Order: sequence, then structure tokens, then C-alpha cells
Amino acid sequence: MTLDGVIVGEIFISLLEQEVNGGAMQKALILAGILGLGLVSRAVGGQSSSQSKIPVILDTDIGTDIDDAFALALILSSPEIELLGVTTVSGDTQARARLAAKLVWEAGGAWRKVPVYAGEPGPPQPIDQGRWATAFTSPGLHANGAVDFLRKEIDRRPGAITIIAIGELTNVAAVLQSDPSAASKIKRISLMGGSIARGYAPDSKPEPEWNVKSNPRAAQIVFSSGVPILMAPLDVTAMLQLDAAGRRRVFTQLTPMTNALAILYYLWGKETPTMFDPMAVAMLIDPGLCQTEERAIAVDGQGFTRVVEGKPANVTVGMRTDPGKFFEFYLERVAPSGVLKGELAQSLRNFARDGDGGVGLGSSGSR
Ligand SMILES: [Ca+2]
Repeated sequence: MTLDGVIVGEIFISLLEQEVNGGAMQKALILAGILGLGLVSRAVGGQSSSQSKIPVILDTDIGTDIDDAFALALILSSPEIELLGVTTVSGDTQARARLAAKLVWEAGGAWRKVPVYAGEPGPPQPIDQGRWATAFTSPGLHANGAVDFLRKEIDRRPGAITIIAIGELTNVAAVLQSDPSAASKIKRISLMGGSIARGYAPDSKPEPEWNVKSNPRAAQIVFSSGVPILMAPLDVTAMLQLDAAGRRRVFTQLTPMTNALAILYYLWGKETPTMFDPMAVAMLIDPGLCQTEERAIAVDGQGFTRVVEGKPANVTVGMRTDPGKFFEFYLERVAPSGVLKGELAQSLRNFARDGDGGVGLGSSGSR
């Protein structure tokens, strides 16, 4: 579906809200009108047609911190993105792959066809959320093959694919090293990582950020590859706290996806998520969410990301952001307010999830 279609769909949905107190026949007529025109928007889920979308592969260490799950949920709520697949990195990559595969399964519709590939396992990391998906299997879940998958997709669509990297850069570096031509075939890497003018705490000095510090060599390979990089460092992420009101808004949506987020949040076991990773998705969709600068950035052996003066820029880096605008953007997608309430909303969601009836809700998208 085109963006215009989404907008028209939302107009219909707002009309629908006004009619939600009407009789059953009236509801049925409105529902039939929407479905007949194929105008059901992202509000009811499903990966729609791929025309003019941003094709992406998400590379993630989902399962340790909670923000990866929130980032994947943003992708699953964003009609601008065509999700070709998910790859996992760091520690028990198979446990992470099960988590990602179960989350896309919960999103329903064509999302269930999104393949998930585990990368090479690394040194153990805590994955407290893993219990949610211990025994999960699906046709799209693969116990290995992340780097091969990335390379094949990049070969299949040279110059088209954006990699969203929200873990250490081990898989991305492996792709770049496995094929000298790979760098020229990747459109862009949108990554959460690094620290330019501040660290984790307010007013702190720059420090090695987790994703870079976990594999500085891989980060060096990525930052020196020549692939255009869109970078969400601590400067535009460390202040993004999802407060109690935001959590309540997400967890009371009662969709299968937001229910999954609630479970993962409680398994994670801390109070306030910092939404580091969702910014790497958000600024790709809406560059206006960050004030960016074009910079030459180099990675040192400790994992510092330093601006090098007098060299050509290799990175578009977010330097400042307005957390209020970010959360407005995030929550309107993952937990939309005022869109589709009550039983009719559930009917539409069920319809979208269980059978698209040929109205474009679950068209094949990528595969
Ligand atoms: Ca992450």
C-alpha cells in the first residue's frame, strides 16, 4: 500500500470511530467499504505491498536489553519498511533468533513469512527474555546462516538494501570481509552505536558504547567500508526513557504484539527501558527526528567513536534530538491513540491476521 493509501485508510478509520456506536449493520457496511477498497492501514497489521518501501534487514541482539524488541515492534508498525529478514548476533544467537521469530509470528499476517537467521554464537550473554520462546519453532526460523543470508539478499538486490544494525557489528563486518564487492552493494547501514559528545549519563564525557565496545574490530571494518552510515549514538538515544505512562500505553493496546512486548518487559526485569535501538529505525523513517551532521568518524581499539577533522565524511550522525517528538512518533505507531477501538477494531485485526481476503493486507511483500 502506498503512503497515500495509508492516509486515506486513516480517514476511513476516523470516520469509523465516529460510527462505532451505530448499529451492527452500519458497522458491517463500513467494514465492507474499507475492505472492499483495500484501504486498511497499518493499524491492522500485516506487511503490505513493497512498492516504494525501504527494504531492510534487521541485525539484532534481541533478548539481553529490552530495546531490541521495541525496535522490532516499531518496524512491524511502520508501513514504510519492507522487512526482508532478521539476523541475530552475540552470545546465544539461536535463543535470540527464536525470540525474533516468535515476535514476528505474533505480529501475524505476512510478518510470519519473514525469515530469521541466527549468526555465529559468541561469548555468553544474559538472555533473560529467552524463556518466552524456549520451544518456539516456525518455518522461517533458521538455526544458523545469518551472514550467508545477508550476503545473498545484498547480491539479489544490489544497491537497494539497508541494514539496520542494533547489536555488535560482527555479522555486518563478516559480510563486508567475505566479499570485497559487498560494500558497494549495501545501500546504507543504519546503526545504533557509538558516543560522540556525551556518554550514557547526562552531561557525561564520551565513552565506549556497548555495541561498538563489544567488537571494536568489527566496528572499524564497518566504519571504514565506504558504506553510507546513518548513526544513532548515545547523544540521541541515552535520554529516551520509556516512562510509566508510555509503558502503560503500549501494554494496554492488547494486540498480540504489544502483549508480547509486555511479557518480554517483565522477563527483562528492570523498570525503565531506554529506547536506544528504536532510534536506529525511527531516524531511518523520519530523518527529522534528529539534528544530524556529516562527519568523518573513526573507531579506536577501545571502542571510542571519534570525529576526525579534515577527512571526508563517512557518517550521517544524530547529534541532538527532542525526546518528546521521538516518543510521539514511536507511540503513535506501536500504540496508536484514537485509532480503532473496541470490538470492531478486534474484528479488523482478526481479519488481517487470519486471512487477508485478497485485499492487500498480507501480500507477499518480499517473498
Ligand atoms: Ca541491541
